Amino acid sequence: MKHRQSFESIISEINRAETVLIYTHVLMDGDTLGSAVALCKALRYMKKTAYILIEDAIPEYLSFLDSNLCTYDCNVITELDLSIAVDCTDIERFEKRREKFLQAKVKICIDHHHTSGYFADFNYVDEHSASTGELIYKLLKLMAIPADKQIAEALYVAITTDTGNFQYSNTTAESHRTAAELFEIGIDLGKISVELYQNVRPEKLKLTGEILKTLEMYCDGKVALAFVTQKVLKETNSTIEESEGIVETLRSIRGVEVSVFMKEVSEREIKIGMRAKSYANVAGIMQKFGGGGHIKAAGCTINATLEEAKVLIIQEVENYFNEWNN
Ligand SMILES: [Mn+2]
Repeated sequence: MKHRQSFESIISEINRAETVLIYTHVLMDGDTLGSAVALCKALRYMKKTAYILIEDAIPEYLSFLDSNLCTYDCNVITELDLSIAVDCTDIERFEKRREKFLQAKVKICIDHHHTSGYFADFNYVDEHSASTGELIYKLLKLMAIPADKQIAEALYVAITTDTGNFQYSNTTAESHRTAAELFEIGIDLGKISVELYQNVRPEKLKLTGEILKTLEMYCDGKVALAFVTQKVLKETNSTIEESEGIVETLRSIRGVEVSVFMKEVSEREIKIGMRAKSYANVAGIMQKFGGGGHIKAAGCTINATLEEAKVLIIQEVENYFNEWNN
């Protein structure tokens, strides 16, 4: 049964442990790494042996957060008391480290996804929180661990990235309150803003330009669609990950309610991301293709050619708006 454990029980497990590994999810984002860095530093203040165990590379724009906290080495700790997963909905989110996670005497999960699987011994899941970073901040406060500059910056990164820099509808008063307290501790906002938001590879910008050339509008301008092909990735010398964020750019067009971005992963594997602006439920649309997600942000994979997948998606979106109008 899904039942959120209290921070008190989690704190007593942390106090008892001497060795701790923290787990981020794959395709690391600012929230998972920021939360992990803050927690790891706090645990080291408590004189514990603590590391962040990772399996994929730290994205360039987040690399400033780490300072000898992250390791790929599963054997960095052999007698493991505690495993803590942050921002992970499921154990599959850190597949290669699963065995190590399970080796610990006690397993904890701190997360904010409503789809969280409650896979640990102690699960603190608050789906109303905009970021896991806010939950870590609350935890550190309860443990009476003063946040230093590095902890404050890591948590600020977690919050600003998961709220789309305080734009997304998940943003709460608590997000702003936490950010304000982190400000008071002292963060270098200029540095963080440059690292996160003014740090684009020219190749990525060229890729964005090529992708925007594919822009098509449907449903009287309520739907914007664009796609990326393997060919264009090669031509612009960029990676598929660098097309991240385009679906939000498409949503930003005036009058657009639903944005669709299609990625040609391979010839017959098309990944689709969809966003809604105000009222549409894109999770519902994506469910028809076996996908899912949140009401305003969802996705699916279609095994067909790009052209075939496009026809299917446009049809479904048109149906959705026709039903909406009736
Ligand atoms: Mn998150």
